[in-house]
Amino acid sequence: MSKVVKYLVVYPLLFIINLIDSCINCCKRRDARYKQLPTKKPFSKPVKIGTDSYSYMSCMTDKLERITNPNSNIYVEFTEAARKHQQIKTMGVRAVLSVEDQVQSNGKVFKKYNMDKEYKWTTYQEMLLKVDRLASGFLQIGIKSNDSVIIFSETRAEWLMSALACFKIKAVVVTLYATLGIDALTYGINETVATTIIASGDSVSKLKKIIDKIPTIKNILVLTDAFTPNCDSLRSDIKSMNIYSFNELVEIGKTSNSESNYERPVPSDLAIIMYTSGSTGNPKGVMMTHGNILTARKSLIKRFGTFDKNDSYIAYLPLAHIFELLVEMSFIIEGVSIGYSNPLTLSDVSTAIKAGDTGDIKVLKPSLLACVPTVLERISKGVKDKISKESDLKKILLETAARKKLRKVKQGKSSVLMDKIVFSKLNEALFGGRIRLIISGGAMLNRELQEFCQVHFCTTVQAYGLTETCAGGTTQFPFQTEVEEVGSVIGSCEIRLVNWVEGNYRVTDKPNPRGEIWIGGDNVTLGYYKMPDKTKEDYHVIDGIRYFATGDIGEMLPNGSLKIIDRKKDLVKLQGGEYVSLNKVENVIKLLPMVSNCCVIADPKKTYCVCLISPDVKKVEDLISTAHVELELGQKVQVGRRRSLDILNEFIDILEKNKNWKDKFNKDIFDHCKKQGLETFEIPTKCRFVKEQWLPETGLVTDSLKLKRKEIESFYKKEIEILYS
Ligand SMILES: *[C@@H]1O[C@H](CO)[C@@H](O)[C@H](O)[C@H]1NC(C)=O
Ligand SMILES: *[C@@H]1O[C@H](CO)[C@@H](O)[C@H](O)[C@H]1NC(C)=O
Ligand SMILES: *[C@@H]1O[C@H](CO)[C@@H](O)[C@H](O)[C@H]1NC(C)=O
Ligand SMILES: *[C@@H]1O[C@H](CO)[C@@H](O)[C@H](O)[C@H]1NC(C)=O
Ligand SMILES: CC(=O)N[C@H]1CO[C@H](CO)[C@@H](O)[C@@H]1O
Repeated sequence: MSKVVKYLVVYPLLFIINLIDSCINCCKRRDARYKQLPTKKPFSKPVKIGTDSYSYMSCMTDKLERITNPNSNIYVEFTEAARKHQQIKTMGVRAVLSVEDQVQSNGKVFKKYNMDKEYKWTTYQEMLLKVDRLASGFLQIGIKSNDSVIIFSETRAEWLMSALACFKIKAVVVTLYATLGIDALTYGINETVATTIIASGDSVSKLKKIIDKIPTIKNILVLTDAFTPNCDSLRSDIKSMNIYSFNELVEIGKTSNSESNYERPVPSDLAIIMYTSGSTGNPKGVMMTHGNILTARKSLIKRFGTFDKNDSYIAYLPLAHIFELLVEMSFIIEGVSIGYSNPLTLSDVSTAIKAGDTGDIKVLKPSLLACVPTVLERISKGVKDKISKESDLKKILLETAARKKLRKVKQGKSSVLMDKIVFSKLNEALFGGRIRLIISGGAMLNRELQEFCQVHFCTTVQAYGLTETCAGGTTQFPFQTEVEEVGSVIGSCEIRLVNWVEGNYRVTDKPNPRGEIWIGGDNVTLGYYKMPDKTKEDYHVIDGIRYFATGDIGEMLPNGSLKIIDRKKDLVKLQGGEYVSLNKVENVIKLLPMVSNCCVIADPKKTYCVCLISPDVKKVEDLISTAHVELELGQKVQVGRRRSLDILNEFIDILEKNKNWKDKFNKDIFDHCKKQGLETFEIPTKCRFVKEQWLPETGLVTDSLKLKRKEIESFYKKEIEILYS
């Protein structure tokens, strides 16, 4: 029956839809939004060709884009936008009306929110007024130009308003994201000698624990919420500091105006110190100027075509990351309205949303979405699960339609009718039905995921940039559908590929130039706060252009798209955005007696790492001869008088085949690493013994027994694939 339907109904139907789409494409002109985008490849052009480096720039410009107005700053650009858009809605918030506890069947208690039915909006004019009052409030409580103000809060509307108020009076915003931990917060406050901290109700509880260690702090500005509706209890808990709620400070700012007591920032003035995790120990504060942010945002926004007042953006990624900060700054200046959300209430199935209630995204119905790959992974997994539960017929329909659409996507063509008939319901169920552009950043997006999003959701592009370059780097254009590449150079940047001889990457490589990626331009930040040596190591000025050496290895494709192919430093960023320092993890695993050497492999397209272990033959032999092992492995390994290596090889084979043993092996390593203080994401999920001893003559290690990672990875390609399967 289903076969008959398949051949007589589904296939012919999709065939016809596809055919109609092809006809539509024939007479369709380019999307008007993309009118200003280039059409001819290559999208990056070579500008300087040397023997040890090649430089590339955007094909959209002849010289690096810069901020030319010497009096420009972020606040001034915002006021210009506010004047232009006046009554247009800018920031939307969906209020939490009340909170209730819901006991799950397993005894766990989840907090569930009763949410407002809709978003409440602030217009540009109202927002500007609030920012101005806040700035005046800041001045009145004693904040001066050059002072540091810490923002320690999840993403919300008050975050951006507070930052803009700081920018107005040339106070420096210091950002620290919550996952950096409480020690990092103490460190950041101490290092920047901050006097004021802006924290959400939730983060204030963390602050209480370190109150004795942060003597420089005089003021706490509390962003109240449903859990902390006012500051009364805080005031009685913390007597040594002045505590204000956001609204109280706006109120203070209303009463009097101290307009003249502050300096106006210029492009070269420091705007933000953004802390990111360091490879070891303390976090590093990246210093960004007003000019950095303005140049980067201007070049970046141009890459995605034009926006209109129907566009809206849903904000939920942490603003303490450059990616979200820059995207929001760009949209707010562009007149795109921003609806605030957070991971707890984003979708219908988010933890704080009650069964049957609607998540933020479907209330807002955004047209623009910024994502990190893990979020996309989660969404697409949900969709795949749903599809797998559908009837056979529907499954066949969806899968065949997806195949046909992917072919069109690859040709850069649209599938208007197919979308309408097959995919629009999905779009509606997930995003409210208006989504048109997903920008993915923060980590590399793998092929399957990007293709899945392009087919089932909408245009999905990758962007590549770092905190140190103020998110500047490369992006794909919305009409580009290639996968596994990060697009072409943005207008304010120059990308320089530099030979890395030890890694065997050279700009003279065939077929394409390869090398370490250096990003240069006005958007390259000033360096690391109070770390002149580290700054000197990673930042370089050549011919008046400032570069940041990223440590990423890139290959420039003939059509001007950059592809990231390797990583120079031993620091790898996993799909979830966490950094794993390979060396650090290896040093911990090497403490185990059975380990003679080991190599942690962290594929940036995956969420976890794995590890290859070259065993200590003697110790393994001892292990095998213990009674405990013999019971399990029984007669299989006869220690007797055989050569150690043979025993070892047989042992490894048996270990590989025995799931219980393998699990125990992995668990022992996990427990050991945990005890040594590694974070869960740093610990290899799967480990495996290899049969070889890693000696210099094998070519797998250097003469000083340092790992040659590339060689190891290619030698054990098969084993690594198995570990990651
Ligand atoms: C802020 O710093 C600049 C440059 O270091 C200095 O010229 C200025 O006087 C400082 N302003 C205040 C209010 O300390
Ligand atoms: C703060 O920094 C100073 C040096 O600048 C250091 O001596 C002190 O121990 C630090 N305090 C804390 C609590 O980290
Ligand atoms: C905005 O959307 C409305 C209704 O969908 C449409 O009529 C209007 O043309 C759109 N405006 C712009 C500027 O695209
Ligand atoms: C660039 O070229 C590579 C190989 O030459 C190709 O796979 C890719 O699709 C091209 N990308 C663009 C943007 O044309
Ligand atoms: C806007 C901005 O910060 N521009 C800086 C870019 O870098 C050059 C030197 O590398 C500085 O002189 C500019 O001030």
